[in-house]
Amino acid sequence: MANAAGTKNVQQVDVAVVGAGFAGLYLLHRLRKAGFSAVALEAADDVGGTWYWNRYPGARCDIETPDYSYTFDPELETAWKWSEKYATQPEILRYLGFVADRYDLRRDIRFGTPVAEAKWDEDAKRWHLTTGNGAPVSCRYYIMASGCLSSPKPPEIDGVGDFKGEVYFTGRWPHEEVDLAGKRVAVIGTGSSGIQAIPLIAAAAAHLTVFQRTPNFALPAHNGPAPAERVATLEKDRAAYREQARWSMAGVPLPPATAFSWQLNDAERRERFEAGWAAGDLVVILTQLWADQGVDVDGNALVADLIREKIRATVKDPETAAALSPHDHPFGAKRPCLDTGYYATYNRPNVTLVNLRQEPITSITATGIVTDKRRFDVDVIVFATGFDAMTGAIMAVHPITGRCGKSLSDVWAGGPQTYLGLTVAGFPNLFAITGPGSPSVLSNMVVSIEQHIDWVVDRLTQMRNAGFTAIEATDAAQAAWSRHLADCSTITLHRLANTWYTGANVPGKAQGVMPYTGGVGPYRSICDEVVSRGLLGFRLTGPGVAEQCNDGEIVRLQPDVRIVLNTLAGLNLPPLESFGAQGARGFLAQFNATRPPGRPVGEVVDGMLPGADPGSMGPLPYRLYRPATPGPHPIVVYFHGGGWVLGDEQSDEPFCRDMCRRTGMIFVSVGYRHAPEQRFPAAAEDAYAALRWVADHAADLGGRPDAVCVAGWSAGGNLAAVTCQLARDRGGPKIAGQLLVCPVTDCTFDRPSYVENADGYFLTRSLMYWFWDLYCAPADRTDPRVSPLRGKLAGLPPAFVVTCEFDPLRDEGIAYAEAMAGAGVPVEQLQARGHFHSSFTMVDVVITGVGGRVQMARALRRFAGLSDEAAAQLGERAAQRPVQAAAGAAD
Ligand code: N01
Repeated sequence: MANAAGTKNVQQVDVAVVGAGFAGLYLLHRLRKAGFSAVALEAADDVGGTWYWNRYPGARCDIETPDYSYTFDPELETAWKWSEKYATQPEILRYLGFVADRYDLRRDIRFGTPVAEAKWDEDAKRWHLTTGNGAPVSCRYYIMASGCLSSPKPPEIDGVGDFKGEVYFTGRWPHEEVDLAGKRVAVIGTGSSGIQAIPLIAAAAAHLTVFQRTPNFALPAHNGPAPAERVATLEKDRAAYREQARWSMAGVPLPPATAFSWQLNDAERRERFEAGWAAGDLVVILTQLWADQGVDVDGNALVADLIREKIRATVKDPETAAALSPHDHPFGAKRPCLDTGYYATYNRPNVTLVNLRQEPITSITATGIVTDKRRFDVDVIVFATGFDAMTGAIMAVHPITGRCGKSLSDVWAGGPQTYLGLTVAGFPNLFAITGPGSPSVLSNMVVSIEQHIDWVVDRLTQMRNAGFTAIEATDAAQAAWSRHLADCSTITLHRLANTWYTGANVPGKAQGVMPYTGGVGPYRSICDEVVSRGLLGFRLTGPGVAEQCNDGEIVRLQPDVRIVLNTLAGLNLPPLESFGAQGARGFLAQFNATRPPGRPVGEVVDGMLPGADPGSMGPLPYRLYRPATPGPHPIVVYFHGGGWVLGDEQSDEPFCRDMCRRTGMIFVSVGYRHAPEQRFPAAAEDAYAALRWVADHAADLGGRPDAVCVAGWSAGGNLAAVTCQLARDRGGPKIAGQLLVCPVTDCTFDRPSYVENADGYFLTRSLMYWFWDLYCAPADRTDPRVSPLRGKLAGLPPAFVVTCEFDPLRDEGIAYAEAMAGAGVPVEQLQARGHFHSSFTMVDVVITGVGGRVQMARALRRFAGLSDEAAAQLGERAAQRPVQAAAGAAD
């Protein structure tokens, strides 16, 4: 061992790495190339990591092998040829051995050397590692490349130790051959490991009894030679293929599906599903059927139904088929499996399925397994019971003590806290590769591993060049990352299932979605942004250099808002106002043509109504959205947004459809005259005239005259607010309630939100100036018909006011809500964190807006006297389900 003065028998290195799997090997290679001395400490006696330990029959990867490979060296890519679409465990292990030899990595790996303890020495700014074998290690940086699924979970079953037969764990399968011939075998667990192993165990054993607690979705792998089409695409332009994977959502170069389930009929959906099923590719079936399959319970249920149909078609015994059919989680929320003959295995005469939901295991005895109904004598028990995932291999394996004696186990007792999934505040110079809070297990692991390692090694190099010796995440950056993770988790359905992703599989473990659900590409861009913003959220120190700390939150926007705004920024569009009014209308029409059209409602009817001045302008158009439930329904008169200049009765169609479905109320989106052709107060007077007309004709429209509400977004919110004041002052009609979404309420432009959000959030300050100039002469601006904040506020209908954090109009909306409340009007507010002006109207694009719309719908129902119970009877499943989790996105 390299000895330094006074540190006898201590191995001194720049970097110590735990693990010699995919991550550990690449780390060693990168560190060496960057000129760092490094050692990898590996408990096993060879390389391979997860592929070293998981040798159970049938173990294979389930990302197609052309994608499940290192990409850092084009020569390596061509030097290795995979033999199958999904390589077996032995082949993957050979590949990792090949990589270790090719880059001469073994010389820096200490095999058979688990780390027993890790302690940060604040004075020396180094980590001290005690090992289970050989010299301790002193290192500047300590990097956990220990995998997400490497710490097997003990089976929590009474009497496990009493069994006298053979016991195997899929995650610790013996190296020598296991002979199951003629034996009665039990398998406990039906996750990916169990599902891969069961068909082969069934073929080898005399009898197999599978003990299933929760059925899982499994899809046929259709394994075979490496897929010619994918290999051809890869070989045609390797660099482009890899780059696309790096910026994709899952780390596999497939563009997301764009068609929504409700845009496809049954036959079209079935056709897509059958193609996905035939592809034998998890990423295809998880992402390519329709755009809402992974984010919406209804879109997801359509896939789940089709898979259950396949199970019934394969498994001959209907009771067994029913037991194998998952109903407790959305498809994809729990890790689905790729199988080879899994369901058909239950047609074999030597296979029995025991449904533990009907007869739980009570104990394991010397001779077998006992449920509360029966006993099963067996010769072999295979535990396919999974792992203490994501955190297990970091904190449950050895004590890690950071700055001021802080223990990682204590810090993470309530769930893992990280910055970027890479670092932990209080634990300087400690990194986790694919740690909790990074995309890791929700991605192609190899792509994520390479991204993490490149980022970390580049930072170590950057620090060395600048003379820094310690790096640590700040508390504020870490807390903000946790908030961002929670925001991300509202987009997908992972939060709706009890899984190892959420810690639910380990009794007593803190619960919460652990991996980053925002996608590989967005995550990469965030990591890059941390660097471009001067290592935002990190404190760097070193001898003789000034401390550097750019504290702050890397993502304050909701994750999907960030993507929308980045996409818009990438388009580099000229300001909307530079098009002129006609040009801007044309642009908006084009923009709207590309958006998702909105979900079906009972009926959509176009009609005309007289405006305030039918003589000069003729009637105004309206579009009515009727729920699919029996009427009469309460009515909402809706005013579209567009700065009094743009838009029409169809331009907020997705929002109106969505709200019609969620409220069970008729929405009538009314047209009104626009500036600059018709200036103030034309729009306000038309809005009031439309309200009168709708109220007078409520019964003819199929609505309830006693329950008419108004709603509007942006300038439409302004018109809704103004209409309430006019109706109060001009003798009606009675308005049951007002929903104001990001309303314009005043002509003052110096509130903080106008300054903070002047630029960069689509609705800019200069665009607002332009709208005002076109609509209203300066002398008229304080008129309450355009600045309702300046009007009398007592006696207005109850209000629900929505404002968005990154909107110039935020503060005037809040001011209006507060002023109304001060005047005795019942007011509720939703101040939507991380949202921008268009968040709630970009239905199906800004998924995190759903929680806000659920709250808006509830408010409207309350205004109209509809109970929540009545809402539930409407069957608005989509409105109900995401509430609990999504509400946080909009609080
Ligand atoms: O583990 P799991 P796994 N009594 O946690 C059951 C990756 N992987 O090793 O769902 C009875 O998924 C448990 O039941 P329940 C992949 O990411 C990849 O199979 O908790 N049953 C469940 O059925 C995968 O997701 C590949 O009710 C008990 C099973 O055991 C991850 O590793 C191959 C029990 C555990 O399933 C983990 O998969 C293999 C008890 N006390 C794994 N405790 C590839 O193909 C647990 N169970 C790349």
